[in-house]
Amino acid sequence: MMLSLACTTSIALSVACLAAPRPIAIVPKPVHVKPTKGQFTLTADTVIVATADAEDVGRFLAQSLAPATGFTLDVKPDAPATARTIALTIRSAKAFEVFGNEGYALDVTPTGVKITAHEPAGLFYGVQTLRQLLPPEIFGESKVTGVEWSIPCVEIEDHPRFSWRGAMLDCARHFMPKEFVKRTIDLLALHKMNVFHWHLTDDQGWRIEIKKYPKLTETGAWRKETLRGHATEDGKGDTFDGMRHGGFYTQDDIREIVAYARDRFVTIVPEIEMPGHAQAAVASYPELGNTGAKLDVWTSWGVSENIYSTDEKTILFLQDVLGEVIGLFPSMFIHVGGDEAVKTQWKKSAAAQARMKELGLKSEDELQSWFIRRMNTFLESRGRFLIGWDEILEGGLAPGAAVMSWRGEQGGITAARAGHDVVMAPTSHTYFDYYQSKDTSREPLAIGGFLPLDVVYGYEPIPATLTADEATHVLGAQCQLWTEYVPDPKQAEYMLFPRACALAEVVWSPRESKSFADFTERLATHLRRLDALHVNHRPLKP
Ligand code: TNX
Repeated sequence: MMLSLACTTSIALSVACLAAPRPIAIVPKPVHVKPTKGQFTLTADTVIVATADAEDVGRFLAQSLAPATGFTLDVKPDAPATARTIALTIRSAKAFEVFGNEGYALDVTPTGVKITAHEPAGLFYGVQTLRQLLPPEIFGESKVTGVEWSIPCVEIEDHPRFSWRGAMLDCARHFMPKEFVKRTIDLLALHKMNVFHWHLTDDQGWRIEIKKYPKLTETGAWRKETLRGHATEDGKGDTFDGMRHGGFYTQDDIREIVAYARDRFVTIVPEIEMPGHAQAAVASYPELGNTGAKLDVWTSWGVSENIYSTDEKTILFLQDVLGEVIGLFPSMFIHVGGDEAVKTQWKKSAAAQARMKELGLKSEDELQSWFIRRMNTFLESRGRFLIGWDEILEGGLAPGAAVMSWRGEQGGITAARAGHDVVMAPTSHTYFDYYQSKDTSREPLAIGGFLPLDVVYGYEPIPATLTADEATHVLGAQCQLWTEYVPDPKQAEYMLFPRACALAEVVWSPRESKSFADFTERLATHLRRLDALHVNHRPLKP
């Protein structure tokens, strides 16, 4: 057996080297992985070499290695010839053709590690791969002793399949603390996901401070109680927990979270729901609704009839809200919801009917379409793009708007054919509020459905019926965690993992290289990483 250079230096080490080499188990699977001989060993003397444009990523690497190793690695623009280095290099000339915006090359030899990319995002993903080449204990949150921090020698070339690799978290149905939002962003970045879709408003809670409308959080962020279990058919048997629930993110919190996400190459796409899922806002300002009734923030689940009115005042209110949202979130896309807006109140409202007449519209669907266009015009005048759930297609859609296809793939197919960009988010493969097992008695209460790991893994975001040209409109896919039945971070992690690991591979790895058997083998190692991070993932074999 050939001993690597690193192994000849001490007897203790060579014993470790004679053991079977640690398998390379990267999630999501890289495009090319070529194992070579030997290993690189990380020590307190390892130096991270990063030129100016790579320095931030270098510091991120040093920080992420610090807790488990106890090393505070130097990040330097160059290093003495004798030092063993991890070199991070941005290569501009011609490199875009090789790496794209997010690709990287990673070379590990016994004497050093090199990560090369065209953009810092690519280096960042190279760093995420490097972390996964180390023993899983590297993800420990405090110092781990007795582990040799070895990295198997390998040549890796890698880049993502899709540019939108997302996860949606509903913080409206159940408020999730700021620290958990940041942890989720970290976990997404670890899986090379780059979009955090933040569902901030709904019938049951308004979670974002808006300076111009303080009652949105004084009133709208709090509900007096929450339905226990599932609703009964006629509502008569419903019981409630009698506990006030709520919370919101201040604008300072949001700035902090946005900066945190930016440092991890995650874009936060905020969602402000309209014209439906609006009861918390209407409870705060009854004049925004259709009936003038004084409402509570909703305490049940489902689809509330209390949607926004179509009055000019309401439109201007929402544009004010979006104005503040734009000031906080640099995202190119702003999500305006658009789903499940029941039109009962618009049908009954004299004002809404007059509005339809005045605009020459034939149906309430066209009225919704007009409503969404008003937001589209507003967002585009400020250099942003609108995205919404697939109902925004009904009644016509403004040309620049993008569609999130949740009721199956059809919305996405129609939108792509009409030249709109699309993010796939179908219930069938990406609804992580669904059960992970058929034996629901052994699972925490969920909304219903059945979405096991292999079905998520088997998802193909490009519908077979699209032509190659149409398919270029599919930006990618995302999972959704709606939280009606997810009361806290612990359960959110249980619902997210390991299904998010599978989704990460769907959106990152080449379609041809996918194999569920190979994925589950790598996942066994990967779950040890999540264990080190104390992620409350569902076990592979419960
Ligand atoms: C549908 S998906 C909804 C949500 C619910 C979810 C529960 C979508 C755009 N709307 O309001 O939370 O189902 O699975």
